[in-house]
Amino acid sequence: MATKFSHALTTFVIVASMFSMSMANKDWFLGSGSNYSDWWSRFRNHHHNKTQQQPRNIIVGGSEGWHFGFNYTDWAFKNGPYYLNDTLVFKYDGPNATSFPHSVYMFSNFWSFLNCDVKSAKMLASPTEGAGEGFHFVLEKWQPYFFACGERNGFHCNNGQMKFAVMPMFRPFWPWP
Ligand SMILES: [Cu+2]
Repeated sequence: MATKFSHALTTFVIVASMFSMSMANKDWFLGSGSNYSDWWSRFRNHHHNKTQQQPRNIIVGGSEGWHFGFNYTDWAFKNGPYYLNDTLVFKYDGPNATSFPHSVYMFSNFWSFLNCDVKSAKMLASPTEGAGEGFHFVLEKWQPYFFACGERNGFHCNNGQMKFAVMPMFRPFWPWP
């Protein structure tokens, strides 16, 4: 129970901090924030190339792809920030003799995400849609997105760590140095 609780707390803190970063970004975007230097010092070391203006294609899990037993919460945290119109690419093999099938589901709220309640989630991609170029999902709304694998009734989500949240931010509209 204690483990479950600390997991919940950790996940909540990560999601909350991603959300607050976006809030800060929005203030800045609207010109009403005084936190420019904070925001700047937090992110200047992350992505300071000129291609930052362009939406990114982000392969979920990087070279690991989308599979059982990889910590996607950690991956998502380290690979941020995410911006509106970035594309997440989920790559996984279709059902075959040597690997388990996977899929991509989206939860409508934090609590079903936390509990891996895949029954209430919406399927975005079936087990066959991750092959080849992978399944592409564009982060087109300014909202938190909660993703998971929906296989084995939440087992991949719960025990396989195949879940993560992202909160896309508004993209700065002038070139980065
Ligand atoms: Cu899976």
